[in-house]
Amino acid sequence: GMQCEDDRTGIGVETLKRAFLDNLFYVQGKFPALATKHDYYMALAYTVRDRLLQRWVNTAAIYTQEGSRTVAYLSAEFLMGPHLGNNLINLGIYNQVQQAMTELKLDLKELLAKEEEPGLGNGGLGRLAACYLDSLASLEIPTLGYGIRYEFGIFDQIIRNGWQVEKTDKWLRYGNPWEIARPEWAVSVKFGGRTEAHKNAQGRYQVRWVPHKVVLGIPYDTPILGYKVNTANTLRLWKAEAPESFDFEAFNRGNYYGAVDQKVTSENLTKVLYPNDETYEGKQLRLEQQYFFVSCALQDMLRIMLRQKLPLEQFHEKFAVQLNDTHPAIAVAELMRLLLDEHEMDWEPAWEITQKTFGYTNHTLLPEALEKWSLKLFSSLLPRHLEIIYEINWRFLEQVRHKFGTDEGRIGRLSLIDENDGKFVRMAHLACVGSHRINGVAELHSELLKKTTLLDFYEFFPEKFTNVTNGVTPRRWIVLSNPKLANLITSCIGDSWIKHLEDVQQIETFAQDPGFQKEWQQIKRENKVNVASILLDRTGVKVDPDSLFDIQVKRIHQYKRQHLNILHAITLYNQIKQNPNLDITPRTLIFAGKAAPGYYIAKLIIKLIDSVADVVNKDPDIGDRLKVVFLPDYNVKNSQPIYPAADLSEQISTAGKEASGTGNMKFAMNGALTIGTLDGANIEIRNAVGAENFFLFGLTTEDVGALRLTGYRPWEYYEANPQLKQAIDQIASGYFSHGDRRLFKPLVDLLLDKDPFMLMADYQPYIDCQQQVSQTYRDRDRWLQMSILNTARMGKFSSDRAIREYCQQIWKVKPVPVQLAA
Ligand code: 26Y
Repeated sequence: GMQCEDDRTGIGVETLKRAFLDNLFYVQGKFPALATKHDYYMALAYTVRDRLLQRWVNTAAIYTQEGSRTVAYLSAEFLMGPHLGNNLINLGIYNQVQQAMTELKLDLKELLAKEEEPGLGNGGLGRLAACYLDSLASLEIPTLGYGIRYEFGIFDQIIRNGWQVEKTDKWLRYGNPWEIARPEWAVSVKFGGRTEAHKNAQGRYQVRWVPHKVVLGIPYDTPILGYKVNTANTLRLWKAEAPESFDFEAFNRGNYYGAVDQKVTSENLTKVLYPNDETYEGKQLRLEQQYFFVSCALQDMLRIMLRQKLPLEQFHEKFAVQLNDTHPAIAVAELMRLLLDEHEMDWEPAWEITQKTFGYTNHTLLPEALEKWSLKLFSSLLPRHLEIIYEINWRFLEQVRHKFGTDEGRIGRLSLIDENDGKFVRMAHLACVGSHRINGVAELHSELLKKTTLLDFYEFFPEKFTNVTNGVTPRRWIVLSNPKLANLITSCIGDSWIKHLEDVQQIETFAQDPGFQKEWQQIKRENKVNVASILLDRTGVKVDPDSLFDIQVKRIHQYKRQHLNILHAITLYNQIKQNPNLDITPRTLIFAGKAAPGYYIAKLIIKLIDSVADVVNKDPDIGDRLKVVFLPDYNVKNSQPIYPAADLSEQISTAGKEASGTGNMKFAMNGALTIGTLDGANIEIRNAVGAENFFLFGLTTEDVGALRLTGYRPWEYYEANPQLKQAIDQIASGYFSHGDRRLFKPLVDLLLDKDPFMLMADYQPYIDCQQQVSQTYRDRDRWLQMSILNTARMGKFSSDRAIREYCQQIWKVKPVPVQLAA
């Protein structure tokens, strides 16, 4: 019977209830009458953690015993989202736990809402790392995720008077039940100072680094459970602390405050995530963060090798290390330093090991996102690494000369040191020479890398270049976010699709089945009703669940063109005003996303969205035909109800600018149709779902390049197009800003003068395409069929497929199944 189940591992409803009440008592120190919702959340989190621990310890035991080849995913960001719901899904105990809570008169949904998400990332790149950890565990691949345990993650966004205001994200305030500190595996990381030569025991000259300061790295481990497998991998995040051994009081004798100050300074290192994405700033603390976590990670891998008694010559056989963009690229020089200086290896074998160890994923072509560090900063912080980089560069450029002769232009373009305007270390170049594979994140992006940003590297090492199109995990993005849709699919075709998303194709046979269509429509409507109530609750705006939900959620950026979407909103508004009886398809435009705190134009775009919303939503002539809403504080938790409620997904970046996009995938999987440009993974999504099931508009990457070359004159589009002119004139004249003409002037001037992202050229094609969308939406059967076919054909965009490709093309790793000890 159930009463025989162990309280820490059993999954029967009675056992779960008993274990939950036990944790409430012994972990939270509460009995039900005094317990808060948060106490209940904690008790449930510990109950679930107990069930993870059995798998986690077994997984570690098997990896140690087998000495398994392991993926080390190095990322400055991991945007994990709430753990509880995902762990319930992956453990396969969601329903039992829901029943257990109901029987205890608690609501699981309310408890899930209590979790503060670890927002340790900005957007796409950090969330991709999280989806990849889920797939790696689900595919039973031995993996360590290495990153930074920021005390404050991405800021919380509030909207005050239409402007973004940033609030500190205190995610650790009430404790984190998912992590375990491992102070016994702390490592020291050096900074600054100088290098000197010394003779080793064999009389050979070695370099010694005499640092200016030392910081301790403390690992905090979180289990990452795969879907319905016993594999529980580890996300290991590092926190900086002052080393006990360093006697600050002696150092600062008689100055107690000075001594404490030194400790505070060390701990500042991992205080806060930099909230910029895609715009690099040469901040010393950021370089310190990058080097800190990379050094911790590599030292940790060396410790694991020594514990398993593996010779360091096998480093690249034991570990496949992936660099998530250039943020961890200093790893190339750090591994060389560890092998050369700390383990006294010769240059040639150390370099061979290094190149075989690393793979580099590029996530952007935007020049402003490419990291480069001034030699002044770099040499003051990492003097030994600069020496090593010079040596790598010297040897590399020799090979370039050997292959291409003395072509000084080419050599200057390939050099690891940029000497064009001041001197800088180019991190993408370090990553390219130090890796055996370089990949982009969608087919177009990988092609453009070879043709533009990394052209010279492609000509030198063509064999290194490959593509792995991004993917997202169907566990979080369908099963957890859209349970009703998941149940409908499973009731028709079984549940194999959750692990093998290609199987979801089987629902195609139901695309025209009226009964299935009806259920599909009902689920979408219920999901829209849910979002309508969230919008009312958070913004006070009432929206009609029967209107077309047209959604753009992502970081705010000029290249993503939220302002093009707003030009469409203004155009619809004007059309209704001009013809008050106009029979248009009612729409609700939903926006959400954070702007980097220092990105003025992005913040002004938020203000514009809010200002247009204010005018549109209050105008009695408009009624229910058009609503515009900005939902504040977009994050993983807030996004989960959004994708399932969308009719239309806005993926409207200027062609050639969005490396891949991953929100585009989450929407289409949940049955939204896409309006999009030929950019990033949109192209592959369109190929998969069929051109007839995708709303395409706008310039191609080639068109964009050609138009730039022949001279782009945005004001000509404005002057020639009365609708466009009216919309721009309204923004400029204060129509949306209570007569204030100055407010949006910077944005208007940018659009009419340079328009770097070509909104003016894409405006009319976008408006025409939106007209097609409105027409199609009126044909409910046709729309439903298109919606079903979108979900059915998204199999390729599971992160499981992406991870299988990384395993085959880049990492050469195989699954290591985990059995639970009987
Ligand atoms: C250098 C620093 C300021 C920086 C910090 C964060 C630079 C870039 C980033 C983040 C970039 C990012 O999120 N890129 C996105 O990666 C996704 C996953 O590959 C892509 O889908 C998306 O197109 C790309 O913009």
